[in-house]
Amino acid sequence: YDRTNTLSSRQTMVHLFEWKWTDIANECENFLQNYGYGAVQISPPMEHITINQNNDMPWWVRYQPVSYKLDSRSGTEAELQDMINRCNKVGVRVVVDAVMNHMVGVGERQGADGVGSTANSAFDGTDGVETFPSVPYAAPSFNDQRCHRDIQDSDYQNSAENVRNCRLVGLLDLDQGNQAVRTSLAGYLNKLIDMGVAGFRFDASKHMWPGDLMPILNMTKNLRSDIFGANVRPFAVHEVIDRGGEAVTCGDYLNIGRYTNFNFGAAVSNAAKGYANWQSLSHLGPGYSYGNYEDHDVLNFIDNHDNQRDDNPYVVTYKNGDQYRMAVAFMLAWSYGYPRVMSSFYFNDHNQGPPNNGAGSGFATRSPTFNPDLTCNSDSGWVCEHRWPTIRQMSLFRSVSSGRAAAEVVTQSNRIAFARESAAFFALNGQSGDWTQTFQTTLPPGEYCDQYNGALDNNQCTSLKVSVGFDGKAVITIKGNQVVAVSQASRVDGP
Ligand code: AAO
Repeated sequence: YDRTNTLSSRQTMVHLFEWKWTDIANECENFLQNYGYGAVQISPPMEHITINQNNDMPWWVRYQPVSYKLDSRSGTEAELQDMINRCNKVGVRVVVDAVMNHMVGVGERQGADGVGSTANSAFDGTDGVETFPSVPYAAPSFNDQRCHRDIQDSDYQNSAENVRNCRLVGLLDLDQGNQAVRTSLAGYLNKLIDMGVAGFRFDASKHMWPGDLMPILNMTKNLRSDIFGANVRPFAVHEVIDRGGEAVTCGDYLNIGRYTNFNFGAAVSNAAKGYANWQSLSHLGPGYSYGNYEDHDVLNFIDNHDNQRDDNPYVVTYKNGDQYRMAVAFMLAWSYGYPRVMSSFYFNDHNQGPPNNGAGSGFATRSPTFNPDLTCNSDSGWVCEHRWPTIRQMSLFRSVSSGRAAAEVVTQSNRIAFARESAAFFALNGQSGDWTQTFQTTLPPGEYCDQYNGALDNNQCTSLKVSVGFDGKAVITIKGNQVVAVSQASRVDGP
């Protein structure tokens, strides 16, 4: 389940958090396919609760399933199908955020206190009642006999049983050991597979038993052969937050797909913030520090939709500007794992929902709008980190580097440079003074445009041009706190 199922020339996943299906379809066609993005992680597509909280609808309603009808804040089933078709047609795969651990919060009930559901299914999450007729689930579908309370903070250190059997922040905890529950969940996944998705991000896998996840995964069909070829299994990445010291570990999930490696973003963010030396990242990979497993085990990212909302995030986010740009660029340049780029909307408050048209419209999500330079117009409320000039160029850099190991690694204090064998070269200077040196780029002779502060445009460089000699060497100056990145994707006169 660890194969990404992307085209080999497209190596980066983007999380289009809270985007509508119609907007994602356009994004695949108009942008993603041209910038090396191989897959898009979408917000949960199943029916979920609706609420009005302080005249807004929080983003997290998407994580409270009411049924597996494909009707959500992002759109209808028909719109979802159209988006999957159009993205696949241009070689961009769809990865679904699948919420299998739980249903709604205890006490949530259709019609109570302005709580509704996106496809109008009835449900009653009253403690002990717990009915979801549209699935159907009833009280025995849940884990109450094993644990009838919330997970406590201390459980995370002490009890894998409690982490997996009790309720995560009050969310009614499904019993994946129950055969009928397994059948419902596998049915949901299979419906999406029939529609043409490439795989799943499993929400809260930490809170489900690997021994239950495996049989559910094994009940899934192969992917559509007309899109993916014969006998291809779905991609799976398990959301397991494990930075060490907990009862549930990411190691528990290694043979059922990849896991979300929160240790990667932490390490790169520390360097970007100046708390660690960039030089130390020359060892970032399997065994670098706790939780950094083999290449095929990890999904790497700088920030995600949860930790970007922390009070004082331990990772850098779009709010850190240049530090963030550098962190994401390093992730995409460095040869480790399957990288995921976060694409956000602007927020001040943790709960704030995506840009929307207000209560009168049922808080209908607004579409992004675009500037002439292809970035998103901030007035539309969308950050679109994936469209930032540096990040989109580095996604192209990643694509041409695929399968090439890091080579010719050069380190100095707070500086790191490396090639991706005959495909690309990257140099990061974390000191304040210039760094000038002759580097072995491993690239074929020619002229290459810097992709960090510019691009190849109409066969010319919009910023720095690097000349590589017949010996693969180039003299390059990297200014203080800057990067130079060149690749086969930025070669003047083509490859
Ligand atoms: C909402 C309301 C709640 C209400 C509930 C039910 O906010 O007040 O009780 O409804 O009515 C999202 C929101 C929730 C929201 C929920 C449902 O974040 O606020 O609840 O939708 O609408 C744990 C889980 C992890 C989970 C994370 C948020 O292990 O799976 O909490 N992430 C996913 C999604 C997330 C979603 C859900 C799951 C639920 O990505 O968006 O929730 O579907 C430690 C533990 C982690 C634990 C965190 C937070 O991590 O290790 O397992 O994550 O604490 O409790 C450092 C530390 C590390 C710590 C980490 C936290 O790294 O080293 O130990 O910081 O960032």
